Amino acid sequence: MKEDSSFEKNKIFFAIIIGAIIIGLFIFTSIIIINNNPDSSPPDPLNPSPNLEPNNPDQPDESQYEPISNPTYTVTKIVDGDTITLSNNEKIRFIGINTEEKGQKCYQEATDRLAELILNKKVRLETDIDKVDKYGRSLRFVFLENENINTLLVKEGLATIYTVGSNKKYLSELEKAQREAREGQGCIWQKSSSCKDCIGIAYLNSNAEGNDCTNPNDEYIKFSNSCNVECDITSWTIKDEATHIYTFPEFILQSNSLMTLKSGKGTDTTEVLFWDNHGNSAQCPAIWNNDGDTIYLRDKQGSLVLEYGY
Ligand SMILES: [Ca+2]
Ligand SMILES: [Ca+2]
Ligand SMILES: [Ca+2]
Repeated sequence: MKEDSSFEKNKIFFAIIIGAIIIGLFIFTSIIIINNNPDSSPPDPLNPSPNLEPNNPDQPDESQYEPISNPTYTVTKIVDGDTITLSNNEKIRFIGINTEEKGQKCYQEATDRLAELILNKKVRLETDIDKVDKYGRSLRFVFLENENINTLLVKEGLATIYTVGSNKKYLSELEKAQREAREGQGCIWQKSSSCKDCIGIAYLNSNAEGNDCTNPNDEYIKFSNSCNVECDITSWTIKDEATHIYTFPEFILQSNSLMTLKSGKGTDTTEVLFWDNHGNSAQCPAIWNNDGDTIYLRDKQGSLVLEYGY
């Protein structure tokens, strides 16, 4: 009897334990279900739940916009003719174009015109393949409503085409704009009156033997003066598509003669001048891109003597 009574007690004890486990599991499962129900949880601002409402035809469908490449921002600062700052502090370098550097003709004109066009206005941005330049600036096409401002600056003769890497999205549009600007002699394309018809490029070696960075004196341009008068080219400048600029020292290019400008270091003579690009810095001194570039030669007023693309 005693054994039976003890057995009964154990049975009741086990039944209570199992019951408690079942009730505990039920409560635990209920909590999990409640927490996973989106309707019963408060909205998470960092991880909003998807909008399950049917599409409202009156509201724009945001999926048609590219959130990274196509936002609208206010222009808060004009840095120069091809660089601006936006209201989100992002620095934008216009893609596909280059404006003149400080001190060069048309630098101020481009900067002022850009301010007139877009300062304190909302602009739309478009990317190309390469989205950031080596200085960390965002590379963008800038649109004011439907006007491509990059193209407009080229069209008005305030910028030249400058393609870097794979960014060639609006290249044919830019080329058309540049042809128009050149014909209309917009700012950058105003022609020099001094020796313009005398100076030419007799020879260009853009690809030096071996590595151009270590052999820059084999990268050179031979200029010719085909007139019977001498040309004073003192303070004239030569520039590539990028921002490499060389200012000629006091120099007379004699009538019917040649002069060579080498990219490396050396001592100037009456026939050979040395660009000495980047001086003693570790940067590559080569100027003339092996895969194509443009030579702009300007007189000391900044007017164009010759332009040679290859
Ligand atoms: Ca080479
Ligand atoms: Ca080269
Ligand atoms: Ca170059």
